[in-house]
Amino acid sequence: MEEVSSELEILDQIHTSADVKNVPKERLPELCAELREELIRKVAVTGGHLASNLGAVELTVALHRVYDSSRDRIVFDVGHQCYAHKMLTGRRERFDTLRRMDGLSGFPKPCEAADDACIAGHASASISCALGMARARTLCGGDYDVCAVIGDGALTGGLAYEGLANCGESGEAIVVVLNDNAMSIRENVGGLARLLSRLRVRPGYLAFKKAYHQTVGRYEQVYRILHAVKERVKDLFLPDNMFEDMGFYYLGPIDGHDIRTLTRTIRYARDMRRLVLVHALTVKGKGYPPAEADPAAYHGVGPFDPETGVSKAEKNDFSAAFGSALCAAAAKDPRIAAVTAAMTDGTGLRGFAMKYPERFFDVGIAEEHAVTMAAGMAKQGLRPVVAVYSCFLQRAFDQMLHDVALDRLPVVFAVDRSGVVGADGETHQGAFEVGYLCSVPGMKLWAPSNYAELRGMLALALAAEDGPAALRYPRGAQGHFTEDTSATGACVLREGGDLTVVSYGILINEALAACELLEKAGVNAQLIKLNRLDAPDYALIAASAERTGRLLVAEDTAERGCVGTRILAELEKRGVALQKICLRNLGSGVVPHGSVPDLLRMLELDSGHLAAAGEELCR
Ligand SMILES: Cc1ncc(C[n+]2csc(CCOP(=O)(O)OP(=O)(O)O)c2C)c(N)n1
Repeated sequence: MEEVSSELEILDQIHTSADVKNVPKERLPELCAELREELIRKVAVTGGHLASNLGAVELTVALHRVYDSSRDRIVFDVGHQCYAHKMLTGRRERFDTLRRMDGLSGFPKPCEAADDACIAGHASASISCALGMARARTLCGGDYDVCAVIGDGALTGGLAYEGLANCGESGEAIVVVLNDNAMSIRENVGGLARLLSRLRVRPGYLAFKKAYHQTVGRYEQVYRILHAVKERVKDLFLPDNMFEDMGFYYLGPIDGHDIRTLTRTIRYARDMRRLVLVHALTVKGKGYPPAEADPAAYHGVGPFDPETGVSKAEKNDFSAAFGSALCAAAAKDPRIAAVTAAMTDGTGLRGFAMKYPERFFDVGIAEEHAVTMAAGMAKQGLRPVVAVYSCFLQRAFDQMLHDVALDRLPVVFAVDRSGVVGADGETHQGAFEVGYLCSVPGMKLWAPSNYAELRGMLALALAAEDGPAALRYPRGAQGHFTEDTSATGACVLREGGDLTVVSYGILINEALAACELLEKAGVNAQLIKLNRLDAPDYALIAASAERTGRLLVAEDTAERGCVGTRILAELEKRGVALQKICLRNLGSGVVPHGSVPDLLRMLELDSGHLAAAGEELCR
């Protein structure tokens, strides 16, 4: 591990939240500059969420000036902006391991440090979680403060409003800091974005409000009368403030890069001992010109050259293949529309959005809404394609069931980031979609192994007008297997009589390599590739398994809900007697962060381990 450089004079002295409080006030801007320098240097090597972290530096320092994260609860929404927090709480030395296997997680993780209030990774949950913590404080007689930190992007998610509404009537003292940079991953969308932009134009109001509260608030009778007058005047001259309507005391907007104002305001909010929302305006990517100029490109980055900002990663992946396949389909069918929940770039839809703006819908971080809206579109004759990451579609399971499947509506789900996603880790692994999609009545599920198959299977999914259909494909690029077998539900890729191997999707590359290794070891495996997962070709598998008596199923999905257990049940039903069985999958635990090859090795899903399993079955 690299030694911590010691030229960052102030940062070198900080190991705990308490240390941040010992930095002389006038040196805080220097501390922020050092944090930025360190963030850029480290993330340039490891990759990660750069722009969001650069924008939250002063905010994070201010939070640590006010709160003690070892006991107070600072709940970061999504959690992708927690890098400075980690650097300030004893984990700076480990930053070279960020997002690597056994290294630091890119998201808050209580098992790394008590300073991380809870696991995070999916948006819009912080307010609910903070309220739960505040309720626990009340019921258990705890003595700590609770603060949620949420971005304007995360505030487009419905869960955030459920939290806000319930907070309003809770009577709990919670500070919600709204980190408003007018950006989700890209420009924020929707009515909330408009509301926030109206609130941004009232900067003088905060100073007036604080002074007013401090002076007039002392004389209760006068306060009550003046308060009523003030509210009337405010209603006349200031834009509506949803937060106040929901029971929050609203403080802001303030400059989210002015460390002194931030610290003072958050401290003031904490000391009010009630529900307070602090509205801080920040700049995404602050302090690094390439990220400030193009914050969306630096939201999540691979390794890059810190001098020029130029990315070292190439963009040739399943998402891009999906984007161009959908554009091609849309050129032929005017009913096709694309829906995304704040993931235009991630799902490869930028080209579609530019080419067909009237048929492109970014709904914000609102997966449930995206799916139900798509149901409405399908009902009225459109062919909506919802492009979404596997882990985020988890949120919309009921919408798939209730709003789409019950009425057999032809909504297509393009499920990106299925299987092992790598560095983003446990919150982002696509471990469950095979199980949850196959349990939706009438859902057809295809698993393309390469770009050509993705194109072919997308066409099949769009042609399936009698109900929902989905494609699950991984993060990243295709492998060696580029043959297009999409016209079949399943096919045999290798003949052999010793062992039956079944696999699908990107993992077919490992399975093929494993079969080659097995051949060298004198074992001839028949490799069956599944293309349809909702209705696997059981007859093909049964015929093979009957001959070989040995079955190895390799899948990049969680054990519960995997295809392998369904195959075993079906073979049992058909009376196929197996001598030996091995089901390899993501198991029933949590898949941590790490590179995809490292994780596949750990899970024994790489070619070497699969070949060893095959040999073992044939012993
Ligand atoms: C449920 C869910 N959907 C999508 C995402 C992907 N995602 C991660 S961060 C982000 C944007 C968050 O914007 P904001 O809260 O404003 O934070 P910023 O990065 O702008 O600081 C999105 C869409 C997610 N984490 N969770």
